[in-house]
Amino acid sequence: MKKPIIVVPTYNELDNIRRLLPSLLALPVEADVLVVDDNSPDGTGNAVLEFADTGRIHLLSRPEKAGLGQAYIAGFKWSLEHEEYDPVVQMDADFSHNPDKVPELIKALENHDLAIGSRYCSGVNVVNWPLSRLLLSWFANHYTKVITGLPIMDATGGFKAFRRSALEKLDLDSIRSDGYSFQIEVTYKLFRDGCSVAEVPIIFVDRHAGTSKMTKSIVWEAVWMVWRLRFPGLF
Ligand SMILES: Nc1nc2c(ncn2[C@@H]2O[C@H](COP(=O)(O)OP(=O)(O)O)[C@@H](O)[C@H]2O)c(=O)[nH]1
Ligand SMILES: [Mg+2]
Repeated sequence: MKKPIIVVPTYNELDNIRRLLPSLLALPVEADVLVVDDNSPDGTGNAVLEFADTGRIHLLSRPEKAGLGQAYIAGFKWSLEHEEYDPVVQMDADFSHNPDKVPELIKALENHDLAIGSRYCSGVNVVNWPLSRLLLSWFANHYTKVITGLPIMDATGGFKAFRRSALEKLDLDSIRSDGYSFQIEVTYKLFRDGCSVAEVPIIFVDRHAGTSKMTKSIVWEAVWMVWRLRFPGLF
């Protein structure tokens, strides 16, 4: 019997992870969880280990902060190495992604290879973001759609579920993004390779605890990445 695995990247998410892990354990889908922590100075990794006796929470500890994209790649490789896992879900640790939506994302995989939790497929469902951040995200998604041709309203979000067979198609070592453009790159490559994509409406709520790791360089990386994806020979 295959079991879902939820991959959660963390950097300084102590307060959040202590609350998130119990809510993931309580889900009806009985998933395991892999936290990919970059040696957070606030001790997030140690808090994860406190759940080890459940047998369902795993910690992949990396020596230093090396970016969201690389954390996901490490988490995906770990999940694929363990044959009991299918599907693979990814989500943030800060409750911007509602744990209760995980079963719905998994359900969408009955008919699709990839399911994306989407903030923009039925209006704009973002709560508590400053207008500047919302505009940035909204424009980033329109820009991505125009340049890459991806028929998806929310290509930058990080709440997704993959069939194992879809993830296996990805050449994880060829993925170049470090930051948020990782989300665009993965979805674009799977769509290009013929995977079907479902958008599941979600409400995204800004974090209450901890701080965002979004930086200007992460935004610029995404600005260039979409051109690289569309015209791979040019860069
Ligand atoms: N392991 C790891 N996790 C990261 C890194 N950067 C961000 N994260 C995690 O990725 C998720 C999304 O980051 P967040 O700062 O909330 O981004 P925002 O929601 O766009 O402001 C959170 O769970 C972070 O802790 C990183 O370099 N390494
Ligand atoms: Mg966040």
